[in-house]
Amino acid sequence: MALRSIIKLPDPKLRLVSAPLERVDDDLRKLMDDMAETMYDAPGIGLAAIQIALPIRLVVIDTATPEEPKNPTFYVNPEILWSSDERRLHEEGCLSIPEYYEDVERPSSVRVRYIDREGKPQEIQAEGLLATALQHEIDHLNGVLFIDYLSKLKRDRVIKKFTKIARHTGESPGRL
Ligand code: K1U
Ligand code: ZN
Repeated sequence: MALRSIIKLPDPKLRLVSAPLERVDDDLRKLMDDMAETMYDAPGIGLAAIQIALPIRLVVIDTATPEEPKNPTFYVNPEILWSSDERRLHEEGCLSIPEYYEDVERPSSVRVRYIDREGKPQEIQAEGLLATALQHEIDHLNGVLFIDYLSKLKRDRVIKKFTKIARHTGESPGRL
């Protein structure tokens, strides 16, 4: 297993639409393990492959509390089939926008179809934090960030702040 670098705002790769995966094989399972290790190290409750600069439709999520055993779940090509009208508010963060948190309102429950770590098709009905995390991560696969749900004023402010940080740390976002 290996830790991967997490790309940060304003890296333009974060706006890419990731490509579907054709198969689940041992190489992909190795990447899944690297993603889980990177997520736990950050620490976070989710990670999309594009956050380690890979534009493929792969996500890991673990909403277990520190008292519970680790339970990473991998979602290949996840798709939201249904979202509830009922909504829930959650203070979201993003490993690509470190130490910035804002309330975001999203459907409180979603039905998601995906391929699991063994390559088997699955469907789940998720509620609460898992529903929020799934929507946040599936947004990443479509180049959408949680700051896109904030006012233009807040979004522009955070982009400006992270652009300035990237200039000072020499972390150039690179080219597509
Ligand atoms: O995708 C990401 O950037 C990861 C992100 C996922 C997420 C957080 C909150 C709501 C929806 C999705 C994070 O994990 S941010 C860090 C975080 O939430 C956390 C870190 C340590 C303990 C508990 C939570
Ligand atoms: Zn994120």
